[in-house]
Amino acid sequence: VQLHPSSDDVRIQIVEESMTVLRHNDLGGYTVPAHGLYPFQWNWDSAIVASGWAVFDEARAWQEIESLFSGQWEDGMVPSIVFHKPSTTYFPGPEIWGTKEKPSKSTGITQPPVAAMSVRFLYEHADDPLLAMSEAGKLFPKLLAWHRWFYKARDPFNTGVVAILHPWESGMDNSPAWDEPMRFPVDNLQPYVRCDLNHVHPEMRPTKETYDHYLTLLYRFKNANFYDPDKLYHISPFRVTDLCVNCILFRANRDLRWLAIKLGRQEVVAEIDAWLDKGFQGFESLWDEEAGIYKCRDQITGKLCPAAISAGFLPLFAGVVSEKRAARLVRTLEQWLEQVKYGVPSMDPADPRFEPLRYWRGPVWIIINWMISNGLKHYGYDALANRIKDHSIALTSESGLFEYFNPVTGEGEGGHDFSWTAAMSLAWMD
Ligand code: 9YW
Repeated sequence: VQLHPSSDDVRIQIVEESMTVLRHNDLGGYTVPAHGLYPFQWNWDSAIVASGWAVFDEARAWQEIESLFSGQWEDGMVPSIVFHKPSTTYFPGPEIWGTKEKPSKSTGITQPPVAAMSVRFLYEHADDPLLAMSEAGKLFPKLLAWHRWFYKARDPFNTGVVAILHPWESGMDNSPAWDEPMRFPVDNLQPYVRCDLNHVHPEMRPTKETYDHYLTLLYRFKNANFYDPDKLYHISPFRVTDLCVNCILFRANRDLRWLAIKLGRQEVVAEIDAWLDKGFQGFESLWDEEAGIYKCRDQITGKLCPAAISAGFLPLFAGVVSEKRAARLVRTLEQWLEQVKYGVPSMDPADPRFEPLRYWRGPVWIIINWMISNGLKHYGYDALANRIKDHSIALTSESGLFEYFNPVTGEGEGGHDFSWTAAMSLAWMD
């Protein structure tokens, strides 16, 4: 039976499936993105997943964020992966990262700081205001410490926008925006065996050359006194002003400010306002007028990264765009959408490098769709925002709760029973 994607029956089924996926991926207090492929706690995945849990188990939602922050470093950094329990199905695991704790409990790099947004979401949607007040109160100083870390460690010259030092930090691992900044020579690496290719077809995953670069960075950072942030910024051959991290950080700062006021922490508002003011100016230098989209910047060469990627629309989500630019971004987005069946592809489909199957070089990611759609709504483009939401509902209901989707055919790709896709079905596509 062919059911219309928006019919009630289909929605009820997706909601049930999404709850089943989160329960299935729950390892006791934290949720893995997908068994096998990603067997630990990933940072921005967990923050998004918390909003999914909030729909049917509020206490469990708070626990998700708490367990993520159990991995927070003394200097405030929240690592990209927390290794709560051992697993042999992912590379590079704790034995490769070898952070200072024995055994290593996390990676030595971070990921997009979604958590403050999620804490606000949980707080605003709380059925249990006392629990919300106490949890948000406990988490607030940790969130603040993480945001402070970003500015200290990743913007030491106070430009208002922060750097990523590894493609994994952006969350968009093999984005074409990194093609130029990743052209540094790789080191002599010990032979290694990737695990991802046991779970997913090589056509969908980053190439060996890309992995050699990932590992070169990892080992250099480890050799810098075990990921010492004061050293990393200066020694990394890869240093990029990434739109995904910066737009999320900006938006998360707005939510942190909101929380500060709710929680009676007015004394930090001026500090957050300074980040917002400076950050607002920082985005100016990332606008590409000719292309009609924001671009990442390679801090080593000073040049904009030529590829137009889906993160180029995220300044709408941050809320740093003028009305005129919003209109221009909408035109660019509409051009992209004309070329594919389902939006939003992770890069410009007209670019010869576009690959509808390969990870961040073409496929649609539901979490990015949510952010773009949310940003469009904010600027009054409701019809386009709803179109992206409808595409997202069609993709998940017709293909399943996959990691990402082929924008040309709509097929689900990568890992299946994927936590953040399930969470988005619960928290956004309801
Ligand atoms: C990796 C878990 C992670 C996401 C990243 C995504 C991918 C692979 O999967 O990373 O080896 O870390 O690119 O954004 O957090 O879903």
